[in-house]
Amino acid sequence: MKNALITGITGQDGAYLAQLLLSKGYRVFGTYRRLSTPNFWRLQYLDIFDRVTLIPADLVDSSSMMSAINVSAPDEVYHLAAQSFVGASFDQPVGAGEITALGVTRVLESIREINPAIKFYQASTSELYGNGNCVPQNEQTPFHPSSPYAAAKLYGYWLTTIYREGYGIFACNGILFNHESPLRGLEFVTRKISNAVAKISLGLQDRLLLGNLEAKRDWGYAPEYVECMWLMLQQDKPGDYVISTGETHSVKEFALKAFEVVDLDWQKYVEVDERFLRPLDVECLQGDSSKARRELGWQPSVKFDELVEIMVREDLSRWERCRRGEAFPWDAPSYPSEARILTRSLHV
Ligand code: NAP
Ligand code: F7E
Repeated sequence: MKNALITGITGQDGAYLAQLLLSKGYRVFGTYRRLSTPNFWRLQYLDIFDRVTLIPADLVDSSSMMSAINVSAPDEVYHLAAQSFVGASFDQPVGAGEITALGVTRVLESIREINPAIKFYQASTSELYGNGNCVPQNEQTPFHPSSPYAAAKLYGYWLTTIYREGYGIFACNGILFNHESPLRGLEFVTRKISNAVAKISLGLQDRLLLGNLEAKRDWGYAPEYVECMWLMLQQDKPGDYVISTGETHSVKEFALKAFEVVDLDWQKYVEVDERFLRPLDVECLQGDSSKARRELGWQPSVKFDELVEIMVREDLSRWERCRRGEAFPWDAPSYPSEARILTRSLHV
């Protein structure tokens, strides 16, 4: 039986990946941070909370990452933990460097010292491309990061390459384009929309405030994307892979489609609020994942319309069950309206 360590097991991808690895017979370990309120709802939602072993560790604390690797004795490390919200990286740019960039070095150094035979997956991102031309981006497209988050991820991308080339570690970058699901955090635009649409259709909310409606993204379905992480580490040689659907759609299209699912006209409810505009935004991302299709034998089956429908229907069902008094693990009831959060970019 193989051991896998997932940093960031409490996040969207961490939970789905844990579920996948358990189904493949792995012993799954995951790191979590001590928070004043525990955040295990995704693992509970997937009904795997009791099947994974949790290890307290924080990316800013090298010793905790080192002992996470020591006690789990992993064959494979999936490094997913990061401050992953691009908007927040403009509010906490130093944290982006500490956590999202230097965190990678802390994990890689631990692997190098403890057991360089451990295979390593780095959660790289389409944000590395930033504002280039809107052509399908692949492994050869130059990077042009456009946020503190993306700059931190660029550092992580190169550290992964350096440890592969310099120390012979089996280290892979998954350059994943946006991937979403009902387990997506509520601050990301897709889930913000699906949750608002569900509430509006049930009379629990009356409008939806958004920022840049013209931004275009290549949105896929998260449970399908975590499979690529595993596939990369099963190849004969380590490499870097773009993972995407190949389609691109605007935020406006996502909103239109989401309101359509509940037979409502998006224009009656959506307002643009400049507090949700970023100092710098990536205008268009569209991936070319031919290499992954060729070498990993992977291709996505859930495309845009189905993704929107899955997310809206799940949020609708949660709110309907909530109104009937059903209690279940779920994030939305305690999430504050973003318009009431005061940040550097969301100032009142
Ligand atoms: P997510 O839901 O935000 O999960 C992030 C995870 O990182 C959480 O478990 C979080 O713990 C943990 N974390 C944050 N700061 C930490 C710290 N200082 N020490 C230890 N753990 C910390 O993100 P995701 O969507 O699953 O994404 C997974 C990874 O893929 C991230 O690295 C992200 O940047 C990258 N990525 C995501 C996408 C996407 O579209 N989803 C695309 C490309 C790349 P808490 O639960 O305690 O906050
Ligand atoms: O924004 C625009 C926003 O925050 C998408 C992370 O997983 O994917 C994610 O990063 C677009 C941007 O995701 C609102 O300006 C408009 O253009 O959902 P998002 P992201 O920034 O693309 C990449 C691949 C990652 O690696 C990241 O970890 O939507 N937008 N109005 C809005 N965005 C938000 N959040 N909220 C709005 O109201």
